[in-house]
Amino acid sequence: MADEAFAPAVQIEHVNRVGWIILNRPGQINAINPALRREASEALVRLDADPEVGAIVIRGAGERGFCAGADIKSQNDAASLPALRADMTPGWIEILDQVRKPVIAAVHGYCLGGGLEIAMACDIRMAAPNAVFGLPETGLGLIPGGGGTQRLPRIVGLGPALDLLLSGDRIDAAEALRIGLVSRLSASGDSLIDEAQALAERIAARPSAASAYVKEAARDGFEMDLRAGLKLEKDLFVLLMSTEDRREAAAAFREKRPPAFTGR
Ligand code: CO8
Repeated sequence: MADEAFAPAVQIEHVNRVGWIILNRPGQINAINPALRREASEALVRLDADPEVGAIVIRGAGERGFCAGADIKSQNDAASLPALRADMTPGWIEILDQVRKPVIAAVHGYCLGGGLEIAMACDIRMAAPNAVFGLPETGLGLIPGGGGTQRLPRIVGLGPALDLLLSGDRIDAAEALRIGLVSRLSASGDSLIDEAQALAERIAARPSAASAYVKEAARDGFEMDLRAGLKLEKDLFVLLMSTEDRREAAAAFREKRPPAFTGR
């Protein structure tokens, strides 16, 4: 294994219009330290701005898992409260929230604490059969600090969310699928990357403005009352009517040929 001390905490790969963000501290099950936070933020901003990237996938390096949460060993007990608050600001989860492109979490093995919070901030969660999910924070005398108390109830409903938050119990991939925490399981651990790549490629091949707007309508609309959400949807729908890709899709349908989208 390469010397982790000198390896980047996050790796970026490009495969056919898909940008991969690989959390790369496998010896610590990709636990989140300041370097990983900083590099992941930079990677997200870079891939979101890259016109050659149509979708983003986040995964963990190594065999043990996606991410075992905040790096417990590097936590600084002596930090002042303002420093602690600044450090706690989960900047890259906020950045993840602002990304316009579709983001998929491809989860294998442990996905705990801050790791699950990262996955929950993604648009789609795909899990390998060996994935294990949990929010152990209360057992550490804490509560989730990267959106877990807010996103989990929104994704699975308040009852199952409070169960996971209060018990700290871990659930497996089949249970995560059952409660809606993930929406897809890969056929095997070995096929997770290929299946996530195939899904991301299919999404990346679609008109980029439509993907960005449908994400905005669903995510932002979810925080609004129905009337405001419907208004947002209508506004974005009208905007899309003027895009070249919308015209190209209709022309390709009429001419019985595959569309050639340009992102305009
Ligand atoms: N931090 C630092 N190192 C870790 C972490 C972690 N969270 N998890 C695992 N490691 C390290 C272990 O110390 C060990 O290193 P070493 O070999 O040097 O001793 C290595 O990874 C392998 O781990 P284990 O030997 O413990 O492997 P096991 O198979 O016995 O257990 C577990 C695996 C169950 C995942 C276990 O390691 C564990 O319980 N880890 C801690 C999980 C946890 O409590 N996570 C929540 C942290 S709190 C949190 O995430 C709050 C988020 C706040 C906001 C974040 C915004 C992004």
